[in-house]
Amino acid sequence: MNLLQGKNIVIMGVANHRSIAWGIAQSLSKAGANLIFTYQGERLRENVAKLVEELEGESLLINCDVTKDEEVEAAFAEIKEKVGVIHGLAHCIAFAKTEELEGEFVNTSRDGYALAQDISAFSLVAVARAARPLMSEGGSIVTMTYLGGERVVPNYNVMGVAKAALDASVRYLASDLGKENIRVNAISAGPIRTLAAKGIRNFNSVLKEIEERAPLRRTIDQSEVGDTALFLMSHLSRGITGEIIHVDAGYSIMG
Ligand code: 0WD
Repeated sequence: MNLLQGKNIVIMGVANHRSIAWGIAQSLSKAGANLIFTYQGERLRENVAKLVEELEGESLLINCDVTKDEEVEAAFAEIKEKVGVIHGLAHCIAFAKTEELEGEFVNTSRDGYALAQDISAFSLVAVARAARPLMSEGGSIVTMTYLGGERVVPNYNVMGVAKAALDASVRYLASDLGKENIRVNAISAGPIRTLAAKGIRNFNSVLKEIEERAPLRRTIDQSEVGDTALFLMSHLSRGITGEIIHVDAGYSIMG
């Protein structure tokens, strides 16, 4: 099924082969999309370049640290120059200081709070603004969120508050951009062992709890998030915007 044949889609946030962004890239690539990857700084370029060799066709690789306005602007200017129109964007970026992902949330520092908000929530606003003029044929923006933004998940702390801001940003962006047929949605993934997840204390016990209590009695993987992103990027989801879809083996319905 070549649902995304001829579509140009930007993927932000591949760090290594475990990254959710890489799971998304594989699903979209199989569906025929032309992918453009952005990576955070030169330290990650080689990783991304190696991974991308596994995909069919040529992919563009562009540097973009989302904390820098000039890099966001330059990245989308380059994308415009090289591909012209884009049809989708997957935002798979988050960051918080490791020391703030344990203990009590009440101890969050001012700069740690601001940093988590900047990279994990504001960056969606910045990239949506930069992508908007390139989505002249309509588009789909998909970001990654987590249950810790809806309710208290031990140790998720400052990142939970950033995800709450991200979830609200999805709704406000969907409202602004809908008139241009640009849809904005989030996937709320169940916990997956990635580099970002390594920073969260007691992550193993979080996974174990999912295996015991989620309706499907198992955790989920990157490919399941990838296939949901494929749906959200395709015309099959054309009536959906401002939504948060849980891909979590049903865990979020459990009391
Ligand atoms: O259980 C999980 N792994 C879940 C992750 C459950 C639910 C949601 N998510 C979310 C994360 O919060 C994040 O938004 O999925 C998204 C992707 O996370 P991931 O795939 O779990 O983690 P990872 O492979 O580490 O990718 C996150 C990447 C960074 O990696 P590192 O680990 O090097 O910080 O976000 C990128 C970077 O590539 N990133 C940035 N990109 C551009 N500019 C920046 C930045 N300033 N900071 C981090």
